[in-house]
Amino acid sequence: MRRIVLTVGMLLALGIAGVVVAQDATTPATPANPATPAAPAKEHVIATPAGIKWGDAPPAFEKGATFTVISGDPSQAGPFVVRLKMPARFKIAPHFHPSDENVTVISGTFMIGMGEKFDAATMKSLPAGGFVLLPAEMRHYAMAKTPVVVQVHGMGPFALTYVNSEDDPRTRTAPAGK
Ligand SMILES: [Cu+2]
Repeated sequence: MRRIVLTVGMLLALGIAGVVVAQDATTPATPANPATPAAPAKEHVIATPAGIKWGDAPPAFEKGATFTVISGDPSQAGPFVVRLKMPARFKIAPHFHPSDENVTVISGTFMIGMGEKFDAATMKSLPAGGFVLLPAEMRHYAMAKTPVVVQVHGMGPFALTYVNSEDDPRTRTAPAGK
């Protein structure tokens, strides 16, 4: 674990060094202000509610939800911000993630429960402005009490693994006589 952390740190250091070298090469005449740290290599991201383009949610989710990536790429290493819009009564069966999941409720009322069994009676209600941190590997489940938009941020690569494989729309076979 420690070795992985050091390796990532070294890569980041190399990347930053590369940016500094590149800037020095392209802007030699600009006087450097020693009090100003090197500018981050990333571009800024501004999202306005009207400018967000919603698309189908990833196949890990049941049909009916829409999804947008605000910044980053949850499939790649590094920070990401995404939003998920769900109709009322939309459910996410017990599952877990490889890294921490930070959920902020943007609108509506979201319900979240801990553990491996869906139990509506023990779920907590989170109104707009509510937040929950689900640590890596912690089993949890969720439901939209009303139409809901949540924002999820964390460190990629992110993934969703269902506790029970029959809850996974990606691998579920066609319903037999249901
Ligand atoms: Cu989750």
